[in-house]
Amino acid sequence: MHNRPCPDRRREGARTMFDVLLGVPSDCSGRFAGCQLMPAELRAAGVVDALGVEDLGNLQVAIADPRRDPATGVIGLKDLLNQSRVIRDNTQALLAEGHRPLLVGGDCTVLIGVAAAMARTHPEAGLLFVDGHLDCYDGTTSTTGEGADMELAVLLGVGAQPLVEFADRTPAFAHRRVVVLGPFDEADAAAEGSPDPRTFAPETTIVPIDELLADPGGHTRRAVAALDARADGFWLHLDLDVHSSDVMPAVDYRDPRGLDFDQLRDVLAVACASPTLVGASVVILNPTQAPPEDESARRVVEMLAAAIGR
Ligand SMILES: [Mn+2]
Repeated sequence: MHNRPCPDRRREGARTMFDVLLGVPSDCSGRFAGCQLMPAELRAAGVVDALGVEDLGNLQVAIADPRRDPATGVIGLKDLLNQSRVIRDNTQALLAEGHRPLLVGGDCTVLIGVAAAMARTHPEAGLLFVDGHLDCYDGTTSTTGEGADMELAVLLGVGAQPLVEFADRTPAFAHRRVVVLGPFDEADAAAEGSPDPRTFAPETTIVPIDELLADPGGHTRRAVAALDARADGFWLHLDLDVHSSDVMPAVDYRDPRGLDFDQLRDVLAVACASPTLVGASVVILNPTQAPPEDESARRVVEMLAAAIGR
């Protein structure tokens, strides 16, 4: 791997997988609807000790404007751009220092800042995007206006121009260097007029949930092999709503069509075992959407620890 100036940290990272944890309490509803609580939830569930990481605390980010920007249709656009700058600059610094960071969101909008950082420090890298949704709406077709409906399209060069142009280059990730695992909403998104990545980004690999369920580890091995062939390193992004809401109800948009904890652990174990993994983001745990006795946070921490072999 190039651009890893600190070999000692890299060795340490190989032993502990992720060496630093950075909380990113984003919630793109503009209403602080719950995902901003995720870093605190995972810390309370013991994530720092379970993963053996250094806790760098939280970034100061907030989308505090619930109105849709009149020009783009994106909620809190100015705040989202400011959030993306903070995430980009901090992630860029960690990557340049040779860390392998784990960012704990928050929601999928964290990727806009991450992608801009990766474009600077790992310009040939790819993205392994594990999500229950395609997240390829634009500001017009998204019924909510939330940036977390849109970020994958944005990274592939489609959508609200201020977001698309946020990275130093467009698209932020070359289409062939992106692999998508787990979407269950392709038909729904198409019916609602969402831009279709199979059309605008045909070189991007998409493995829908029905295929992924048949062989989670095998599909992930093929995904990592494809990224290793096409890219130099990759970022792993995990939206926990790829879980079936039957096993993890603490998400913003419940859907039973996803993975169980063991299946997702198998996906993550393969991705995290790859020496070409640059860093990861894990997002969408909304404790306000689950009953008080819900144990989603504890189960997520256990799954992450198992995935990295601790
Ligand atoms: Mn998502």
